[in-house]
Amino acid sequence: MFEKLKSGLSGLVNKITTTELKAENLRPILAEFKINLIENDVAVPVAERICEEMEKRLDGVQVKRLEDRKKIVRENLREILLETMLTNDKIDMLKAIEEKRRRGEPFVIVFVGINGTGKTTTIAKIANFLTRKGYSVVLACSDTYRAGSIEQLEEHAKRLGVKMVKHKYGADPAAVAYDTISHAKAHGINVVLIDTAGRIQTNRNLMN
Ligand SMILES: Nc1nc2c(ncn2[C@@H]2O[C@H](COP(=O)(O)OP(=O)(O)OP(=O)(O)O)[C@@H](O)[C@H]2O)c(=O)[nH]1
Ligand SMILES: [Mg+2]
Repeated sequence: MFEKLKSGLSGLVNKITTTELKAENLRPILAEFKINLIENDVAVPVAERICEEMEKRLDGVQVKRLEDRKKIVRENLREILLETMLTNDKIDMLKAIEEKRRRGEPFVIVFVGINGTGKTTTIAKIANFLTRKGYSVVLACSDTYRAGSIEQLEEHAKRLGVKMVKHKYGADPAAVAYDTISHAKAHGINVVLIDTAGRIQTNRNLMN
């Protein structure tokens, strides 16, 4: 899925590594890279920001050896990508769960994201993490759409020894979530993890 983007990134590193780090040399390479990003579904403002930031950071940097230059280019690109993807809105999940628990309510997390990016696997990992911390967890299979999704989550639930609430394929995902939250409230379960079908954030209907 990200193969083209990956080859674009390594291509950029290789090209820059063999040029002198001056704005006028960097600009055409970065312009080409920007097109590559946009062709691979990176939003235009994001692609622009990455390229501007690369130019700003690399322009005029003095390096002695070719190998050092490669390292500098790669490190800067890595930092810029991380800065682009991370947000400043961090939440302390355990603290939030604890607050909810004190009020006698379950903490609910809905997992949404593009198909195949690891929602279901992450749910299993988080359920494992939380049960080891002593919290009770229930899973909701609100992915009633993709073939095999119920069996997949069910297998995780079985291995983890936690309950999973499911309906049939094609059922209303919100109804599954509702039933699971009701179950958690009735049984004093601390955390509800809701699995959903993969979707693109631009698909408003599915997101809502
Ligand atoms: N290497 C690696 N693979 C992962 C990771 N998380 C998930 N996968 C794999 O990625 C594939 C998809 O993972 P899922 O958890 O099913 O992804 P999903 O977002 O629930 O997929 P959909 O429900 O189809 O939208 C599986 O083959 C997982 O084993 C991870 O952290 N690292
Ligand atoms: Mg899934």
